[in-house]
Amino acid sequence: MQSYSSQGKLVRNGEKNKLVICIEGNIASGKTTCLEYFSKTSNIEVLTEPVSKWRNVRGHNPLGLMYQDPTRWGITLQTYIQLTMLDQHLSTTSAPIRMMERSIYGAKYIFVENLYRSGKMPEVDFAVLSEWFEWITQNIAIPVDLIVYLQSSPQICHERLKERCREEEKIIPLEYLEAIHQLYEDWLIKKTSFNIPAPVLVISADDDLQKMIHQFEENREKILSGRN
Ligand code: DCP
Repeated sequence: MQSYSSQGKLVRNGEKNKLVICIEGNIASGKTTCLEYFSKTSNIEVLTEPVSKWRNVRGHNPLGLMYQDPTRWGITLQTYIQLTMLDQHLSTTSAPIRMMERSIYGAKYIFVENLYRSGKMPEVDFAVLSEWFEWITQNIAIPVDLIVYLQSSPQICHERLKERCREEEKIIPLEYLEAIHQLYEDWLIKKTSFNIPAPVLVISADDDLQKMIHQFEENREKILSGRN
């Protein structure tokens, strides 16, 4: 069932009392490892990022196209990402806790912003995407209770990217990861850029897999209670 909140935003009633945790961080910062770790916990629904959709929408690959020609295809990919993120935020769950990879906020404040600031997204494309984003966030309640920021160095992410060899990402230079890192730091650490929709828990994410899992174990109670 749907209704309107006191701010006049559309809300899904059944979702009101659920805890929503978003995992944010650079490309290859270990978000998937984090989600896999928590997916083994009962009472949590884990929603992984729909990268497979971004690589195949009705036979097209907007992720690959964006890396080949960001000026032409950036808006195509980011419009679709905004839709798929909104779909995830609004999907109903039976579990009391929902954990998501990234959020509609990170998509706009980090990736769209980066395309625009680096001169790769035309101003008109940025304006249209921004209008869409503002309409969505002003009219639809998108509650987030905790942001877990996997803070990693761009160099380490670059090494991991090279190892995992995702076809579309082979051309990503270190500078791209540095720019994404800087935007994340300004947003979630320095708090100098955009509105932060929830408290932030920072986890250092440069370590190897075993140590990362240990960190998730150590922060488990905090994360599951939605505290930073
Ligand atoms: N991407 C993008 N714009 C967004 C979100 C993601 O261009 N708004 C791109 C960056 C990557 C791909 O989509 O090339 C997948 O992104 P993620 O970093 O979110 O997913 P990973 O699988 O790399 O995360 P991790 O390795 O941390 O699990």
